[in-house]
Amino acid sequence: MERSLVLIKPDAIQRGLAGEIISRLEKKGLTIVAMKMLYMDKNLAQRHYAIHKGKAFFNDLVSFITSSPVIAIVFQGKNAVEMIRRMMGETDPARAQPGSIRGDLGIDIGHNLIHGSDSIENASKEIDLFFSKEEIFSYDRELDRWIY
Ligand code: DAT
Ligand code: MG
Repeated sequence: MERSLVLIKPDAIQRGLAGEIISRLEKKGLTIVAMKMLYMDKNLAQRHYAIHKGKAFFNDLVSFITSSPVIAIVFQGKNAVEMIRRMMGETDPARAQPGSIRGDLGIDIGHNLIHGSDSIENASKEIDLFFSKEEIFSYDRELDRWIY
């Protein structure tokens, strides 16, 4: 069973799209096992996006993600990492497939509504940045008996 870190980014909350985005992932059968609203400080933002350090957009990315609260969620499910990436769509909303979250709702590459871990390994690191072990829930859903 995989876990992935999702961030509902500041633009999604500003635009009133948090519920819509969470709902799409939840309706697909993914289980919410942790969730919190927080301000990402500069330190957390730089650690979370460490791989992009030095790129032209890095400073704008850090200022944007720290500009207003985000909602951090751990979703769990079969192939959760890849499933969420496909449901998000490509990074640039202008290129993202219709039907995807960014394809349907995204406006701009720098304001693309949602973060989702890009590998199982990064998911584990990212989850550790945002959540303690005690904040991640383990519970049974009847549904999971026939999905998995
Ligand atoms: P993703 O969020 O699809 O994993 P990424 O990891 O390549 O994309 O980049 C992280 C974020 O940085 C992305 O969601 C938006 C921003 N970003 C990426 N490429 C950009 C660019 N060319 N111009 C502006 N912002 C960019
Ligand atoms: Mg990424």
